[in-house]
Formats: sequence, C-alpha cells, structure tokens
Amino acid sequence: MPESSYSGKDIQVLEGLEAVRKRPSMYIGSTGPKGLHHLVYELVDNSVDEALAGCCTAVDIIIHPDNAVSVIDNGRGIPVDNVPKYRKSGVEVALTILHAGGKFGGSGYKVSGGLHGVGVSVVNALSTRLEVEVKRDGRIWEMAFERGKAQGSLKETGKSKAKGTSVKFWADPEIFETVEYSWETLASRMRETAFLNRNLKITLTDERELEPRREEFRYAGGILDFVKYLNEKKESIHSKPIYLEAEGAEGMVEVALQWNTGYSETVLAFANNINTHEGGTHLDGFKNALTRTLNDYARRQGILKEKDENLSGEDIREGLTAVISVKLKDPQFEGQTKTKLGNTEMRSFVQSVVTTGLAEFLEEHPKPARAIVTKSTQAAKARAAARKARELTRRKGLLESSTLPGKLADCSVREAALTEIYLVEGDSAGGSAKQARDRSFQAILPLRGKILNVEKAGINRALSSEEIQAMITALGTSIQEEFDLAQARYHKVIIMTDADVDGAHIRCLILTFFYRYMREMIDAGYIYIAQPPLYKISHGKKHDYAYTDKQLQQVLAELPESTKYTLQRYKGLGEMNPEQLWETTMDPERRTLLQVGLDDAMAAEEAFMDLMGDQVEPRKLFIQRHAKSVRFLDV
Ligand code: 0RA
Repeated sequence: MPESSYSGKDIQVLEGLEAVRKRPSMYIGSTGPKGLHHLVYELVDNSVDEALAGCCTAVDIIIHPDNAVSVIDNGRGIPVDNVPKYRKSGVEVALTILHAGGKFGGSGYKVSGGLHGVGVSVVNALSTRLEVEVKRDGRIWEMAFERGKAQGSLKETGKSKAKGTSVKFWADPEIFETVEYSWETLASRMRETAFLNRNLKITLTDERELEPRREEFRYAGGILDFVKYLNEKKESIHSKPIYLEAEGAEGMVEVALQWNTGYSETVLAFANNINTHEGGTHLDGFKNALTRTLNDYARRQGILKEKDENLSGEDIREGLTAVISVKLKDPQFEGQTKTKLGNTEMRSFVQSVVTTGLAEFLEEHPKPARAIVTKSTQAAKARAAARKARELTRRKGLLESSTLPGKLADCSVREAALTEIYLVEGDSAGGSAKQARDRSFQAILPLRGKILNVEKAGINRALSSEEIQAMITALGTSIQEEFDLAQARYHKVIIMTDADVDGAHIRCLILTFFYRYMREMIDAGYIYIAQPPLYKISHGKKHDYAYTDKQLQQVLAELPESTKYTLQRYKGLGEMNPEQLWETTMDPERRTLLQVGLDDAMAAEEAFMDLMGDQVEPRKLFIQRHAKSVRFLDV
C-alpha cells in the first residue's frame, strides 16, 4: 500500500498494537512462561466460543519444532467480508483491532468475553509472524502479519467444503523471556477445557519431539468426568458422582460432586470456562445449599439429634471433590486477580438448583446419603478432637513461634518483608547452607529425610510430626482456620532439595503441606524453589555452572576450541562446598528462584495426586518425567 493512501484509521490500528508491544503485561499478565502460554489460551478460547455457540466440535493445537503454535478449529470461520467502518476484511479487523470481538455483534455465552477477552489481535501484536487461514462459504482465504502489521490483504487461495479458522503464530522472542512451550502446562489446560465443554474434541500435538507426542481430550460426561478424574486415585465413598444441571434466565449451571475417604477438599468453580480461583456468588450458593441440605437430611433421618449442633460447612466438605460450572451472558469478574464472580443473581440460582437436586438425590439414594452424612459427622468429631489437641499443643507453645525449633538457624533482621528462609533437604546440606548464607536476612531450616505426607494423614498425625511442627513454628503463621499471613516471619520461603528423584519427591511433600495447610502462602507468592546447578565446568582457573542440559551444551560450545575442561555433575547439594552453594544457589544477585503459583490449580492437583495418591504406578511415572523439572507448577 503506498504511504499516501494511509488513513487515520490505519494509524490508530498501529498505535493500538504498538501499545500492546510496549506494555505486554497489561494485556497478558506477564512476559514470562505464563504470558507465553496465555497466547495459546487466547486463541483456543475463541475456538471454544464457537463451540459454545454450537458451531464447532474440534480444536487442534500443534506445537511446531520452531516453537510456532497452530490452533485449528472447525467453527464458522472468522468473517471475511468487508467491515465498512474500517474498509477492511473481518479477518484483518479481528487481528489488528483491540477488542474487535464486539464489533461483530453476536450474543450467547463467551469465554473470551470475560477475563481473557483481550482478543486475538493481542496474539498478533506479540508475534513476529502470524498466518491465518479461513475456510467458509466453499472457499479458502489467507493472510499474514509481521509484528502485527498486515502483509498484503486477505486473499482467496482455493476452494474447500470445510469450514473453520486456522492460526499459526510465532511468539516474539524480543517480547517473551522464553518462547519454549511446556507440554504439561498446555496439556493440563486443554484437558480442563475439554472437561468444561462436554464432547468438544481437543487434540494437542508436540512436533518438537522426534516421535511427535499427541493426546486427545474429549469427555462425553463433561464435568462429571472431571470429578471422576480428580477422584481417580482416591477411594470414593459412593460409586457415581452426583450430577445436577439447570438452565434459566440467569444462565446455565452444572454441578458434579463426589466424596472420597480422604481429608482434603477440592472444589473448583468456573464461570464461562474461567477458573474463578477467588470463588464468588456461584460458589457461595453451592456451599450454602450443600450445608443446609445435608443438615436438614441428617436431622430428618435422626442422625443428628435435637441436642446436636449443626454440621459445619468444613465438616461436610471434608473429602469432597466438586466442580461447579456456570455460564452466563454478562459475567462480572471482581477481586484482586479478577477471578471472583460477582453476579448476585447466580448465588440464589445455584443455591436453589443445588438444594432441590441434592435433596432429591439424598431421598432417592439412601445408602450413599447415609455414607456421606456419616463421613461428615466423623469429620466433625475429628475436628473437635483436633481443636482440643491443638489447644493443648498451643498451650505447650508448640505451634507458636515463641519457641522456635532448635534446628532453625534464624536470621538477625526482624523485618519479615526483607527476610527469607531456606527449607533444606538433609542435615549435611543444611550445614553447608548455614555456612554459606548471609545470616543477616537468610534463615536455614534443615528437614530430615522424607517429611510426612499430609495428603494421607489426618491433621492430628500431621501436627505430631516433628518436621511439620518445626516448619509451622518457624514460619509463624499457624495453619488452616487459624492461618494468619500477617504473622509470616519471612516473605520468601525457599525450598532447596537435591536435583534427583528423592529431591523431587521431598519437594512435592513440602509443597503438598503448603497446598493443604497454608495455601495463602502460595497465593501471596511467598513460596519459591531454589535452582541448584546440575554441572560445574572448570577450565583453567575459571569455572562456569550449568543449570540445564541445554545450558551445558551452550557453555561447552562457547569454550574456545582445544580448551581443556573438567565436568562435574552435582548429584546433591552436599557435593557443593559452602562457597559454591552461595554463588550458585543462594546469592540474590546470581541465583534464579522459581516462584510457585497456583493459578493452574488443576496442574498442581494432578501432580500432587499422582505423587501422593495410593497408587504406585502414576507416582513412578511422574517422578521419572519430572525428576529434572518443575514445569508442572506453572511458574
Ligand atoms: C467473529 C464472528 C464470528 C466468528 C468469529 C469471529 C471467529 C473467531 C475465531 C478465532 C479463532 N477461531 C474463530 N472462529 C470464529 C461469527 C461468524 C458468523 O456469524 O458466521
């Protein structure tokens, strides 16, 4: 296009996308791995919108060897006609104008109308190149962009009876810290999306491997299958999950729930497919209905006597796995991370649907009904006993930081925001860490061997474990209902374990503890994983460290030819002397820490269950796959 024919609108468009390139985090949260994966979700969400409109049955995602990603759907295809206001094709408008979604009108439930609805133009702005192909009305149309700028206009390139949209993009390495996708992160997100959209077929293919890896996600049972999956490695107390669904003027609600014999509560709530981590009205309505209906039932059956207190919500939800999914026209997202549903009409809607449905289930299924209520009354008794035990231990000062554990080497600074604590595997590495640290702001707590698996033990046993008591008192926050973030004695808690299978296992045990007893510490961003090096490369008087195999190759490639070097592979922290430990893993100027996030609750749940469940096989497989990586944590 000659420059003279540039219109004011073209300039506006470029300024819009330029703004995205200048401040990417404002649009996708971050430019780290999370932001990178967000690009894929943005495209998939658009395809899922087509599925929600009843116009799309399959989405394929391909990770190419050069880290390009394709997202291909069989929806209606992005409109190709001219959009009069812009004098451009619909395709070009969708890919170059921020929030173009609304420009096409349309109604119905939309994933991309919510939190993630930044639009595909943001993906375009943040890609070195993007190619789009649309099949509709018997024809094929194509166009390409570079860093958001159209390379020519939309062209008809062939005929096809098929329909759908295919987008291939190359994330811009100038924008992103890494353009390397994680199979685990994408797979667990795609699995979740497939659970939430019954019968939608999503395939993920990784062509970076010599033997391409491929997985298909399609669930005829939707969230019912989701609950079965979450409970797969647990022993359930009634064989089939309870499933309820209803549609009204407020929107749609689906609920699936099943109790297991465990102690933890896993309740996931979604609105328009978006994981509402902070809960909201739909979750409140669900919890209210659950507590009331089960108490009513227990009283009517005489399981709860007149003199007995009501069962609490926590008692009833012990061992509960549930998924709540609502779809609504105009979702309002609130809260710090905009993951709290605010629409008030959803509270009463979900509450009434769950009350009616659950009461009916209990009446019609007396056996599971009794098992569920019995489980809740036992939970209530155990909770009362635990409270007593806790009061006792508290009186003895065991949960208070007033008596800090003997093994703790504390720091001298008292300002929690400035201090950090290393949880170190083993006494010998703990000793090195104590010598290596800067004692003004770094505290060390050595943990001996395998700490107790809190997923398998009730709270009483957990609290009588010495290692767990030491962690609780050192951190100062107490746990669960009594947890208080403001009491945290350190704002960085750094897990430091060996880079081997045992280390991975111990790391998971510690994370399970935080996940179940101090989740707010993870939410607050206080939990980190240390990254000790895997190799030391010594050459002449100098040395380098490599933290991954890839890095090792890079370091070796950069050595001048004929340089002699020796390679040391670290099997454990204990093989490093204090000075090495400091310069590689503990010095804030030189170390890398991975911050542990729980955004992808699903991925964490899955990892924890594979590792912590009763079955040995998934655990073995998991450890083999993850021994060297913590990608599943979605950091
Ligand atoms: C605007 C309007 C319509 C569909 C789409 C956009 C659309 C966008 C994407 C992005 C990826 N896949 C997509 N599929 C569809 C509705 C078109 C109509 O009414 O025919």
